[in-house]
Amino acid sequence: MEFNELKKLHDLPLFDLLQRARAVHDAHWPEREVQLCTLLSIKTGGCSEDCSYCSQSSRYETGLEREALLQRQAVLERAQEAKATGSTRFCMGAAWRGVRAGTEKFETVLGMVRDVADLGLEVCVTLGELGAEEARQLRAAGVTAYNHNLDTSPEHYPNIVSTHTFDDRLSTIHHAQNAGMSVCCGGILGLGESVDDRLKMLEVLSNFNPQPESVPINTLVPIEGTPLFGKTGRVDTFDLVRMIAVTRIAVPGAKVRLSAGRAELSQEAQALCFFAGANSIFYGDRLLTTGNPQTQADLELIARLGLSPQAPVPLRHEETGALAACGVE
Ligand code: SAM
Ligand code: DTB
Ligand code: SF4
Repeated sequence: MEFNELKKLHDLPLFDLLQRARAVHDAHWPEREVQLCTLLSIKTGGCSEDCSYCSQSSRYETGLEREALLQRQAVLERAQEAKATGSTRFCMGAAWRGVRAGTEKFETVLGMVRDVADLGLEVCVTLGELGAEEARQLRAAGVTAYNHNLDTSPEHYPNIVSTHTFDDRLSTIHHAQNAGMSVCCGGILGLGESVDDRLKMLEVLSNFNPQPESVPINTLVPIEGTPLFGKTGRVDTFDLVRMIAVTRIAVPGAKVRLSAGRAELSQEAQALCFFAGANSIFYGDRLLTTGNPQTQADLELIARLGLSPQAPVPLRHEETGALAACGVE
């Protein structure tokens, strides 16, 4: 969708916007389900990049303890636990600028992907920059979706990161899509951006062909020691709800994931986000390096709203890869 259309939607009276988003949601997602995704940081901290919100950049003193790449067996155990607690998607994140085919660490990650896919879980990875070959190998190993966020508008991006560019992000996304992988791509609210920046980001990602399979909407988790800490105010809940609603309309077939920052939201605010079109959450008491609501509280909230956790995904077919498992054509 074009910026002007997004802007018109965004600026509607809130209830008119919600009504529009609800109609789109019902047409595409009649099931009343919330997807539960578990995140695991497989390599923590020590990242060369300077993303000014991130606890894992080696440039900032955030007090985070670095951790080398986890062992394959340890990751498999965490994925088994995630499945046992009702997750249907397992997302592995690494604090890397990018990955290279043929390296030992990349081979290890491919093994992790195969293990998790064999459990019948959707597999998402977020490893930084990819080239064509890395993307091909990840897809062959069974990745459902590659997560690579745009984070903000092309104009605001250089204020947030200097070690890579917005175009670098787009290039990785193109490699992932050319290899036949779905893309999980969203952003962060609360980076000092304007509403127009948020909508410009949405304009770019809603014009991907194909559109992203999922769109994570994060709000900044302020990390002491990072440049953005204390520089931006809390994101207004109604602004978050508006962004979710516009995303639902602009990317109707995507899972819209209410992502980082959820621990700061009341149950009522989360309910409004689900009403506006969010249908996926990170589930489990940790994100990558910060906290998340307790699993029991999430299950209770979902039940109180008359929603249900997304049904477990069917086992993937070898030929079609995990794309078939998550219902993406
Ligand atoms: N290094 C890879 C990359 O940058 O794509 C993968 C890991 S990175 C931590 C994944 C995403 O987490 C970022 O793109 C950003 O959207 C989100 N994120 C990181 N720190 C955050 C924070 N403090 N608050 C909200 N979202 C954050
Ligand atoms: C996404 O959009 N959000 C997740 C996941 N994709 C990788 C990461 C959130 C990280 C929040 C801060 C932290 O825990 O370090
Ligand atoms: Fe590194 Fe990713 Fe954090 Fe940026 S967001 S510093 S690339 S881990």
